[in-house]
Amino acid sequence: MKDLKTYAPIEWCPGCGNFGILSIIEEILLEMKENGELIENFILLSGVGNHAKIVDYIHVNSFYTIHGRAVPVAEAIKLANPDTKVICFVGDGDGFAEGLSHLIFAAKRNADLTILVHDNRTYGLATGQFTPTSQSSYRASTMPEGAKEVSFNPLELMMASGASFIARGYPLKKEHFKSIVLEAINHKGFSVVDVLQVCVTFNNLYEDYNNSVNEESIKDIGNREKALKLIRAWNYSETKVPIPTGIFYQEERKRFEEFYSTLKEDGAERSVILDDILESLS
Ligand SMILES: Cc1ncc(C[n+]2csc(CCOP(=O)(O)OP(=O)(O)O)c2C)c(N)n1
Ligand code: SF4
Repeated sequence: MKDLKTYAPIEWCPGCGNFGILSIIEEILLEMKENGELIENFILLSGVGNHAKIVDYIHVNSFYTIHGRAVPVAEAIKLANPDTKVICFVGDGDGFAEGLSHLIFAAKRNADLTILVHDNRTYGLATGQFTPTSQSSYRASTMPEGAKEVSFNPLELMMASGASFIARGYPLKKEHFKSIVLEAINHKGFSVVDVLQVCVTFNNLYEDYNNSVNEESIKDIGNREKALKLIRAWNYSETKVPIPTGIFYQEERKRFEEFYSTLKEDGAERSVILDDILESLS
């Protein structure tokens, strides 16, 4: 575990939900390393926000992009290096507002990325503005009288966009959350996990989630209708209603990178695009 730590001082507020995500990712990386995965094959990306600092705290190849842009950079990295495991940490402001179109098109292409959305339902680093998933009772600095618009359901949008793995998790349900993240990383294709990450300072929803989150163990996860029913069971505007968590949907579909790669003799994937670029430079 020591090898995965960095010298960067952790700057999150005490009690921030980001700590739970960090510790699960460290555990998963460590276990994968012990099982023979090369840690240098992992690439972590982030946008901008409090969530984004996570890449500073894990001693693994990483790329700190700009607000909303982790996904297109990740797509390029994966395309050029098909054998890597690429994980994006995005915020709800970052991924569901500023960078939303990237998320939609990466899902449509089935780019082989894992997207963990630190969905604290506020702009944390920018000190508490309204986001697309804020609850309607939220009094944000930009909406002091409460919401004037409805929240959208990001997972319904991901389903409509063609995501091949769709899940929601709550880090305080630790084992359940860990199993979801592990499956998302191992999924071959576009996986998105909406993580109920609590911002204790600007939108403290711990009490609500502790009373409302249900751990679903879903069978038949290739069934779109069943998945949509679960996804629509909570609309993000409401509080104090049951919130399903779990893997709602998973399917196998040709990945974006497969259109641009061939297999090497040792079975590893080779990027045709990168080869073309290298050839043109030689
Ligand atoms: C292109 C761009 N637009 C806006 C900002 C200002 N900005 C910095 S952080 C932030 C919001 C962060 O909220 P979120 O993405 O939800 O992440 P959190 O801090 O909650 O983890 C904004 C709007 C920026 N840095 N860059
Ligand atoms: S402001 Fe919120 S999201 Fe940011 S570190 Fe503090 S608790 Fe976490």
